[in-house]
Amino acid sequence: MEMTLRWFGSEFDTVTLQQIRQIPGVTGVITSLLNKPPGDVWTREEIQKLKTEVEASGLKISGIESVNIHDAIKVGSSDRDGYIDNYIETLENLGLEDIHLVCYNFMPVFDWTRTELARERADGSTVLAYNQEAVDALKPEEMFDSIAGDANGAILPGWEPERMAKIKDLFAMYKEVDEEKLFENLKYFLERIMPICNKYGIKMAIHPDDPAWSVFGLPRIIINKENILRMMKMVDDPHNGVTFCAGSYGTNLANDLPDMIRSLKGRVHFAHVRNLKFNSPGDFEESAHLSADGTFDMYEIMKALYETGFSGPIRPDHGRMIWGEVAMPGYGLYDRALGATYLNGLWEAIEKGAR
Ligand code: DNO
Repeated sequence: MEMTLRWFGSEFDTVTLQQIRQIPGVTGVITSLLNKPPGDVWTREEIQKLKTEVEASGLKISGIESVNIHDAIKVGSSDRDGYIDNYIETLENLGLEDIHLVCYNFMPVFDWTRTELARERADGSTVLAYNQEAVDALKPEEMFDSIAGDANGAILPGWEPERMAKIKDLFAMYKEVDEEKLFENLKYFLERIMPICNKYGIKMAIHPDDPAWSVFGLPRIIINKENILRMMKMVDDPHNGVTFCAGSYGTNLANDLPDMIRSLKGRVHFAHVRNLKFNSPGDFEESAHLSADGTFDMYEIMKALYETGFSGPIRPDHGRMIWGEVAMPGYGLYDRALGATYLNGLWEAIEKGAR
């Protein structure tokens, strides 16, 4: 495996490449052209510029998170082919620039969803949190305003204001789309992009829906073992793979995370590893990475990755806000650096123990 950190680009991130470079064992970043609207082509020049900047710091681009999918593709509207053509062009440009991992999601309307961006914990740290009752009390269009307040000035990925301004139109677009239709549209998209992925060795890594159930009545399909295995079989090509996000699949306590990793052997191209602390099945907060601070056994998760021969990038995921840092919620430097170090420690112990 390769230890990485997500980096949003110098224009948007409070964390610098130089800081990331000083975290022991972190050799690459997972990055993106954050201001590119879904559907636009990423040009070679833009990708080159990003790559040059990252490489000048001594790091490499280990993958892209995300090249977002235009809603026309998810809904399957008549103009989807043009957007898929653009996506293919972006993939080709990434391939030509020697980038071989793309994380994306197929979530309707909302990307990840939280109800609090800064829930205070007993030690004074703050974390992202989710409470189902709070969601049930909201209209979808209130969701964005209810959480936007405490983002520390950052634009949260997936919650871009231009997009959220159109939320009612977005809901209308998905009116006729149920889970089966979403599977069908995902299949159509994957079948069209697989030839270019094969040509350039690009691994597509779908991110699960977070939380792993339907919100506001929208269909959500990348939520459990059954559905993800269905997707792997539906387009049975090794380039059709998974971002195994422990924190997202883990929102549903019925998901057995190590078992899911084992059943996805060979198809996990990217891993997000973090922990959650549950107060009840519908109320959880993002804890420190350490097993003892949350609900998941991080050792078992890392062991399953190790034993299935996982060789892709891994990144600590959302961290707590600690030590007075002001940053994008979940994406500060300090707690993610602690997370990377802890995960590296687990990996070293598992690896040496296996000899
Ligand atoms: C949130 C992230 C998601 C993720 C996308 C992948 O912090 O985990 O926004 O990057 O769903 O496409």
